[in-house]
Amino acid sequence: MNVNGLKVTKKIIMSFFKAIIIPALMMAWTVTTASAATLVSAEGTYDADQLILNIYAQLDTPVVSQCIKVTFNPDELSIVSADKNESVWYFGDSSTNYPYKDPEISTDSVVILGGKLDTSDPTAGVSGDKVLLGTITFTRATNTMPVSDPESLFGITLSLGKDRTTYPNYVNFASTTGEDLDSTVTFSGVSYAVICSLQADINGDGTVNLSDFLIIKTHWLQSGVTYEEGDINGDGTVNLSDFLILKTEWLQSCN
Ligand SMILES: [Ca+2]
Ligand SMILES: [Ca+2]
Repeated sequence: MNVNGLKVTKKIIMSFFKAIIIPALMMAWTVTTASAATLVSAEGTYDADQLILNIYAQLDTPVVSQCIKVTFNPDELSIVSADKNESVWYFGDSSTNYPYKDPEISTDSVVILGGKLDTSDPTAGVSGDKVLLGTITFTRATNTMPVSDPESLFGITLSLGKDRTTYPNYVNFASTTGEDLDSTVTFSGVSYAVICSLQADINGDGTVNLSDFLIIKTHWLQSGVTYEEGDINGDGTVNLSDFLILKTEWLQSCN
């Protein structure tokens, strides 16, 4: 009886440990680990003509400024536009002594600087798991689709906006309490996805093939038809012009 009771007691203690203590320890570890994280990442979507890059940051500590640098392969990419996310990063009316800087664009890099000082809530700062810092749109020099190795082709890397060796007193990421967070910043690689831009992919499945051809065939020489009915070039009729676009993109795929 006593032995059984001891076993039951041990079992209850182990269950309690597994159910309560271990998750609590794990949660504490997670919170402690994540509390100072500043992770900068980017997502690029591209087609044969362009690449659109969104740069994000995980900001566990509220910050009042951020400054990142995006370096790229100038033989492949040239910049159309670079914009900070102005819905988040702005200075309020009473902060006229702080210039609202535009992105600094050069032939192979862009520096995007953003700050937030809300006059109605000056210590709030910016925080969040995935805060958009800015968006860069590039045109591509070579029209290769799809790209098997976008990482090396585009050559995009992320780093602190101002090099702390050259600018030792410059703080790229500053907390609402004035703390220098630059040493906490880590950078992930850029993830890429293809924007499907095949004109003749009428049914939108990512490939130009027999299914698309059959749509054209069904509506051949009809007028007053839509794109979904095979009017690829949008002139209102399904005819040879549409077929020739299909022929050009035949068996091409976005995936
Ligand atoms: Ca298709
Ligand atoms: Ca047409």
